Amino acid sequence: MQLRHDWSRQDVLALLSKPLVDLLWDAQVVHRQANPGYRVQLASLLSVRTGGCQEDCAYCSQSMHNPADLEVKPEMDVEAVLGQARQAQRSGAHRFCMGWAWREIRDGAAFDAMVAMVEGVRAMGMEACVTAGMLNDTQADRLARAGLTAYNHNLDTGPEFYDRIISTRTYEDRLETLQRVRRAGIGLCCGGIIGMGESLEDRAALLTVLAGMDPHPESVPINGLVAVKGTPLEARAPVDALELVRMVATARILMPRSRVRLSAGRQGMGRDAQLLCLLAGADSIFYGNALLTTGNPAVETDRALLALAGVTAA
Ligand code: SAM
Ligand code: DTB
Ligand code: SF4
Repeated sequence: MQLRHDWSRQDVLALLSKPLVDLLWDAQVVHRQANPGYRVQLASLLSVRTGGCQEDCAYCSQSMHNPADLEVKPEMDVEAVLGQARQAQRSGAHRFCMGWAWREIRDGAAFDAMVAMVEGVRAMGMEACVTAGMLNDTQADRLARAGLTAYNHNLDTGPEFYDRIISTRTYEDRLETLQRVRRAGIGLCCGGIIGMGESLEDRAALLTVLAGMDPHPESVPINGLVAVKGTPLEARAPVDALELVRMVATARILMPRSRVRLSAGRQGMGRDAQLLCLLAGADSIFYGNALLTTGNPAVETDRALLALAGVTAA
């Protein structure tokens, strides 16, 4: 299958706006070819450092600029994190993702602990992913040597809408970090959020930037906004699940070999819409009872969903 990196915004907007039956058909043709077994990767998420973040992301419960009601949680130590990783592995997770509510990584004890966590997760035979804000080249190299599979750093939305959501950093800052991660040889996990008040053009712009990367990000998380009380986006209406289906299908067509992860927002979706996302080419989900600070479907519910769909967890 020929991979393309030259999609124009018009191409992408045309895909996103196709009649749903046609879009689903196109996405399935690509997906069946790229992932014939409908294998779905299970990624578990753990918040190692929660809250108090200096950035002002309007969607985020963990920003110090947002008076959200957060459960105060001390930063977790290496043993506690690896204990959770073992438990995630026992419930069937393939990837263990760890989050830090930081603007950027700073050298010191907390970063040394992060490196030890990555080594520990890799030693268990699971994939390891970290999301912790910006980083420098030396830090990226150290994480690469520890065996880090992927670094998650989302672009969140299109460049024109970005400063309506975040003012403490720029789109360019985000792109620079992504380049550092790539240069160090770590896989990229990069996606976005819908339901923040952006237009279809903004969604197309985000997908165009992602699809223009060469290579494409290895994983592309598609999040539906979880409207958290106390954040500027608390009153946003829940995103229509079929909009997530469209984003997943379009991402699948643009980036045939990437993992498209149906991420935050599944708790508000029915089984039927999630099934449509699997059909449309979602081949990964967050798996486990919690995301970072909000809930996720129970492990048993997700097992039942995958069995119902007849797809393989792998
Ligand atoms: N501080 C780091 C950063 O921003 O890269 C890592 C953690 S941050 C919580 C990871 C990603 O989660 C964000 O980039 C955003 O895309 C997503 N996210 C955060 N809060 C969300 C929410 N309420 N609804 C949907 N997605 C959210
Ligand atoms: C991603 O794209 N989604 C995850 C992960 N990467 C780090 C985070 C979702 C967070 C949802 C809101 C919360 O639980 O705080
Ligand atoms: Fe901080 Fe990340 Fe939340 Fe933004 S999304 S406030 S950078 S934790």
